Amino acid sequence: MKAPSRHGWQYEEGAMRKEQILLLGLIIPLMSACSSGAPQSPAMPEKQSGIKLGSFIGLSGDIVAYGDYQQKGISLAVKEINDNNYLGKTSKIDMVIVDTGATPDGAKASATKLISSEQVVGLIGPTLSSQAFASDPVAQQNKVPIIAVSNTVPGITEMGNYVFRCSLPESTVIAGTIKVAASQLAVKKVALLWGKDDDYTIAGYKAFADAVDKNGLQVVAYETFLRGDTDFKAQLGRIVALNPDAILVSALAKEAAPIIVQARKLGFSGLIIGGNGFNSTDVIKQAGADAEGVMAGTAWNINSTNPRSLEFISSFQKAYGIKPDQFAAQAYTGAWLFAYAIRSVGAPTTQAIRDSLAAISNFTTPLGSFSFTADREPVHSCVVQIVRNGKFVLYNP
Ligand code: 1QQ
Repeated sequence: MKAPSRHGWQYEEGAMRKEQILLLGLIIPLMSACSSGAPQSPAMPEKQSGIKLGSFIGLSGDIVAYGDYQQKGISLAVKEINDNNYLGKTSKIDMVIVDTGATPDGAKASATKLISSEQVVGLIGPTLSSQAFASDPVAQQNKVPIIAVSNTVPGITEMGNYVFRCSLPESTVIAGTIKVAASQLAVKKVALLWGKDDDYTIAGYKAFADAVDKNGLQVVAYETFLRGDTDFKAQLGRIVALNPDAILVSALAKEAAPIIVQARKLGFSGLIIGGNGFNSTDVIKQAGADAEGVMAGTAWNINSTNPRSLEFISSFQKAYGIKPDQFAAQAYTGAWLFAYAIRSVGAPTTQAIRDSLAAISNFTTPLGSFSFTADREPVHSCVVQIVRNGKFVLYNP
């Protein structure tokens, strides 16, 4: 089969098998119609068979900044997959997208509903790791493959062999960012500020603490906050008084923006370094001019020259009139990973899809050439981005 060149899609043996099966399905009814001598009748419209997948993401509550871009990324991928007959002319992805809100219970209820009522054969989500720890055991117990597209905490894929993620773990990304800060930006003295009540913000703190230790940096302050807090001046005041070279912040978008603004208001002009929580377009928008110089490690940057990424950016802009962010790119990739896996199987059963996902290697995605490890963790490169003139750009020393 010839690859549609505009996607640079890769066609492997499994895809050929799928085609042969489709062809067989066509030949057998044709033969029986001929032998029965049935009268000519107008061509029947081709029967569409929907392959039902479910996405459950935070489209309300304090994580909507992420969920909104995730939904856009997923919907765009599904449209491309179906419009291009990627799974064959008669096989379409039917994606059911539900809002989890921002809680673990909301995620668990959504996964349960998608599996029991909608009978999906694959899941994408949820937005937060703290939600995934509630929902993913449901997917695992029911043996429904699930791809996390934004969970970065350790322990996600350990929930079982049906749990995959295409989001790089925070530990990998932060290790790279702190190395850059220490080796190229002369950062020696840092302060740590993190949310102590969310799995992601805690994991981010641990990743920062570990990287700081490995790079021999001095920590002058440890400060914490809670999700939902809006006033960080007390913690930041103590930090700024100690004059660190950088403040390392593990926060979700809702808290990240006011932290940046309040740190600048208190006169801090040094580096502010965040983790995955900072990679939302919303953080820069909310922090405005104060975001200048904010740094974060990321799985994807808009200035990547990867042709598949450029193509994704252009389609996203055409569809929505705005630029994508990392969360959109990862969610878009998650939907494409399912399509790629499904294309390689005969009957799209949950087990066949799981096994096919596990075998993915060097698939061309906006995140780069993508593979899963034997533990269903993502393999692709990451970069450091910095805000310049109100935009995230690749950090180049
Ligand atoms: C996690 C994260 C968040 C920043 C996703 C929005 O990485 O919860 O794991």
